[in-house]
Amino acid sequence: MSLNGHHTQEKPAPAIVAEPRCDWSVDEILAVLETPLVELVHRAQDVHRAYHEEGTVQLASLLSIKTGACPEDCKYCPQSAHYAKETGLEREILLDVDTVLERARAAKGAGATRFCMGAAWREVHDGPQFDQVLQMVSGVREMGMEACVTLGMLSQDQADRLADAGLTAYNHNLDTSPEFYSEIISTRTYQDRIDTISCVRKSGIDVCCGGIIGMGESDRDRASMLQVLASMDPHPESVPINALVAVPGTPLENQKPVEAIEMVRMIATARIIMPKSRVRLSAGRQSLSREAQILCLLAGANSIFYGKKLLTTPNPETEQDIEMIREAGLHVLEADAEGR
Ligand code: SAM
Ligand code: DTB
Ligand code: SF4
Repeated sequence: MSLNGHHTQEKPAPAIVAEPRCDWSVDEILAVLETPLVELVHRAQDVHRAYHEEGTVQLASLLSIKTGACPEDCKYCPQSAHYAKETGLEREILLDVDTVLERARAAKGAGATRFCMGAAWREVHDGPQFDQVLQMVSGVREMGMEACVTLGMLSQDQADRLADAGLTAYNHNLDTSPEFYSEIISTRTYQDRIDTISCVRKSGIDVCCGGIIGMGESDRDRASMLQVLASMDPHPESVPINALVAVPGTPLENQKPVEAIEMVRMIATARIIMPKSRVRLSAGRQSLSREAQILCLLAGANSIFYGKKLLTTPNPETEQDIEMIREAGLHVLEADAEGR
């Protein structure tokens, strides 16, 4: 009742949402990961609704701006020069700025609000190629889209230049746990990854950091990778969870496919421990049924890679994805008033 005697619509009390914790232990996270499924998804849903009331899914379009011939030996990656003979992947030079911006415009036309550009580089080198990437970033931003790049290791100065060009986020994955890392990659260290992520954070660019499951790691490795992510303060703004795409010719070609429920568990756990982050259901959707993907959205994923190709491997058709989001009763995240 208001002072003048009229009934007024009571505003619902705002949900109490605690600040995210950065002190999760591996054991605690493992216990979450191994929670009985119904309980786990229920908990993830509660967290998801408390922190992301809107029920939207962000569509992030991905383009390989420089394909193949990478000097690193990441055992999962079709773009490593170490396995080029076996994979047969053709190397390509850096795409030109106009071609990339044309692709970004098409992605925007198809409904994407984020445009991610990936280069098969070990690290960024200053020079004309990096200058072109900076132009790509500012061009995408001028279109009113979020821009994300993944270019390998970088220095503080390079991160600052990307920030000046308007970059929204930098993707640099941990890929797996510190304990399992050397089974997968020998040409760089875990600390190299962490150092690059620190440069990105210091420059003010959002951090996009996640990993891959299905490479032969244990549940504890999965929990351990999530622990490193959740110990970042603040948490990465986006967390891509990839299921290995076992590409013929790579050392991991014979890995058995990740079970759908394992992906659901990983996503639900990421959602619970990093409540504010955008959790992206990333590579590997081609081997998940529509229902399995909907379960991932139900378990707290609120972004997908959108467009019929990831970097070098296939991804679902755009119409199929729009239909899936509609079927799940969710909405595509639209560009905001400033054009994002
Ligand atoms: N070269 C840069 C780097 O490694 O940081 C950027 C490009 S790299 C292709 C980006 C990420 O893609 C990797 O860190 C990895 O997480 C993911 N990725 C690559 N190959 C994959 C595969 N076969 N399956 C799933 N994810 C993969
Ligand atoms: C991420 O976590 N996954 C994307 C993006 N960041 C760059 C890459 C997935 C690559 C899958 C294998 C391929 O298409 O080459
Ligand atoms: Fe190179 Fe990145 Fe592939 Fe590793 S994951 S081989 S660094 S492109």
